[in-house]
Amino acid sequence: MSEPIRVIDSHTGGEPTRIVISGVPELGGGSVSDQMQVFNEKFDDFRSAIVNEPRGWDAMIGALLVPSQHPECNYGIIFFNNVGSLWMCGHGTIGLGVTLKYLGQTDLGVQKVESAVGIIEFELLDDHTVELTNVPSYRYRRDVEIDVPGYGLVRGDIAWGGNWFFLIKNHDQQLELKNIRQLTEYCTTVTEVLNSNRIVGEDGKVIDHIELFADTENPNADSRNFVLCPGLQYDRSPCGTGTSAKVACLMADGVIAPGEVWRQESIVGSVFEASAVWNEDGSRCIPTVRGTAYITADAHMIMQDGDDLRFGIGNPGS
Ligand code: PYC
Repeated sequence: MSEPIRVIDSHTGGEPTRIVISGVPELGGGSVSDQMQVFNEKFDDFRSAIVNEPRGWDAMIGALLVPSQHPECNYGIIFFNNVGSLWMCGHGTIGLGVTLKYLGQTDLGVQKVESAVGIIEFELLDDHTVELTNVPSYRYRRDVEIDVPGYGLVRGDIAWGGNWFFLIKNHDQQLELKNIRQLTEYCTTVTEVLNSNRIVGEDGKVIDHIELFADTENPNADSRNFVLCPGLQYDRSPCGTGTSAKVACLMADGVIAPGEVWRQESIVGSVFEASAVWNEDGSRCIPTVRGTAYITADAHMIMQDGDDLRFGIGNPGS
């Protein structure tokens, strides 16, 4: 049996995060992006063991704290989900802030952390509220038209918020929890059309998050969303990187001014407050996303010899 692996679980607006506290694999140093590549190539069984059934479930997002060589960062972070690693994760960063508080690291101030796609900052504002300053975000293409089988012509914006998003305002879907199956099918079909037409982000990366918007009756929110993530699970939170992509589009359209707050509600009713400012040359905006998280478990993962499913169901290493 391997050494037990301590994890702290939290949820940010309903979306779970599992931060690995002990037993983090040795990834050989270098940038977080380099370490993520080693993680992908050599430790996929570890990823699957942490987030997939029987210890986790498909919506679980895992995170590893790793060394950083960046002069301004004390550490780096690698996020992962049920099918692979993630470039960035906003709700997970909010979960990290609350996890560090739970572990007794109370006087943190502003923390700078190296992610696989750049430096992020976060600050714990009270026991459960965290403000994240995300990587520079922007809209790459506006009103991209695609023909989606069974649904017809669909238009969306392609934007970067730490992950690539296809953001759709005009659609015939009802953003209600009871419609999760239909919403998942719709977004999955959109993903397939983007992939088969090789419609990708500016850097050639796959657009692996689809985000739908609708009006909301919640007086504390400006809009409701539904976000489908790469492992075909929907984000229970408003999605930190998705909200960053959204405010980048709103800034580009002049719908919000620098510093003006946009309140994004998720499909389960949780809300992130976001705003943005332009960078020096006005080509990118720097989003700030504020949300709350709560601890749900402090546990040890155990992998016993002889357990054929110790690396998770569906993992080739098991
Ligand atoms: O909050 O950025 C986010 C996120 C990405 C995938 C799930 N949550």
